[in-house]
Amino acid sequence: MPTEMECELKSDKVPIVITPSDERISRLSRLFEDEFGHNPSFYVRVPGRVNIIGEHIDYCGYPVLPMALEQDILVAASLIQEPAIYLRNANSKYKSFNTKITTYEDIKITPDGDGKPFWYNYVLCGIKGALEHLENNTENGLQLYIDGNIPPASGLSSSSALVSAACLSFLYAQNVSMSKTEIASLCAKSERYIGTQGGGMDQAIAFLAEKYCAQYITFQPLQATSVSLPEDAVFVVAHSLAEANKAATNDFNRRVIECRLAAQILLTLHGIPTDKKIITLSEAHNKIGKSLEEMIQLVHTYLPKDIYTKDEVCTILKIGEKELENLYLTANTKDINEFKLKQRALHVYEEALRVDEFRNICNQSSGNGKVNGTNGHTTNGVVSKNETLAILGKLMLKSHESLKNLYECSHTNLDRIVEISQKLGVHSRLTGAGWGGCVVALCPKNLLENYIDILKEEFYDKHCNIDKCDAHLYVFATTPNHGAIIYKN
Ligand code: ADP
Ligand code: NG1
Repeated sequence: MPTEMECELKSDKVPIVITPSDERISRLSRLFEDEFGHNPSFYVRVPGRVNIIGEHIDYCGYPVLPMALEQDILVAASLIQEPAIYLRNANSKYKSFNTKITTYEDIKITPDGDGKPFWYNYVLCGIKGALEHLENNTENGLQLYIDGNIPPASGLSSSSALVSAACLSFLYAQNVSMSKTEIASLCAKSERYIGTQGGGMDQAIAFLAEKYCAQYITFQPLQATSVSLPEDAVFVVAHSLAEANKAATNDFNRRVIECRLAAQILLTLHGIPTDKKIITLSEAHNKIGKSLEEMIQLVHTYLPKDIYTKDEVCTILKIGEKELENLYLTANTKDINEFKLKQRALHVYEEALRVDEFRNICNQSSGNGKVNGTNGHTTNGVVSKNETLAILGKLMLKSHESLKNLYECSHTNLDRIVEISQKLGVHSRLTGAGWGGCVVALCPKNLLENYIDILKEEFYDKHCNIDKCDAHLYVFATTPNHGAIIYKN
């Protein structure tokens, strides 16, 4: 007989289970009680994620392959009969914050002095999205105490876990029931209030993750299919020690709008009328009706130049500068005058191919699906275990090279970890948005101990002056975890 927990985890709703006895939850409960004078009425736990392959393509409409981590945002919460949010954090670097909430329109998300969002703005994004969903139909508020252990600004989705935990807490407290896909889509929309135009991968895996498997996530409609990962390998996450807050610069949105412009130009030059609405590279691909390989050729044909000026883009699209800005650019990209369209579109189409190949190989090696025997890596449709890891590793490495050279979102520390890994026979790539953050490495099980040991020595000790004994905080093996959960009393 499956346990209550197992049944709940399989349901299409966010699982609600009895609060387990757990030291971290007890500590958070005590903090909550000391602050608010009563016990929390429920807890919400939302995991971080590591994306195995498929980087910077979710917002172009292409599938990605992430898995949830053990690290999470844990929230203790109670509904209050007052339209206000009382927000506390177990980490004293995140200062307390209280605010009235009247309507979602009144919740303003503003950056701090450095142009970085205040931490509580991520919570407000979640509350704003939930209030919008409720059409402002509530007089209630929340007391929230947060305890997070996902390394922040590191490409492991700490921000999405925080936004999602806040949104889920608010809705659960008001007895709103939604499916996992509905709430994931709502949280993706909510997080865009921070200013970055993410594609929804992080919120999708936060809710749809399953233990022991990665998920192949497709968008429109949002769907997740389990992918079994090779049993003889482990995914290792290694922090580059460079943090990059995505909402503090326009690097992320710049890539988003370069992809939008590339899609618009591909369609226009292919003679397909556009109604000037934003289209993604995958929508352009669908409308043109060619294969991904043919789309790569079309990019070379229609977007041959390394740099396109704003004027050139306007001329090709037959629109004025103001119209271009209003139609396709975001508030923080309006002043950009030069765009790299060929490079970004090539990365996206090639990465989309790599995701499909990666998934096919995983499915084949677990005996779980059809083989795409056209990739030249298979013999009679059968791939040996060693070959499997070699092919998957190469795909990860190619992904990293493309992110470094075509997408220009790597960092010297990330490149160094990838190089050290490669010398040890371990293939890796940057994961998440990049410009810092983490590397994910596909490490054969028999190399694991040695690999982590050498990274501690070569990267953390020699390169970053971190004592080998403390380096376990930055490099760790992962296993896929389940998605968001609610603990009731
Ligand atoms: P990530 O790749 O981790 O999602 P982002 O740059 O998008 O990185 O968001 C990181 C921001 O999220 C942090 O600067 C902080 O404001 C917020 N954040 C992350 N973890 C926590 C936490 N435990 N408590 C409060 N805020 C957090
Ligand atoms: P991280 O690294 O967690 O900020 C961001 C986007 C994802 C995706 C990746 C790149 C958000 C919330 N997340 O993730 O949607 O585009 O970059 O693959 O914007």
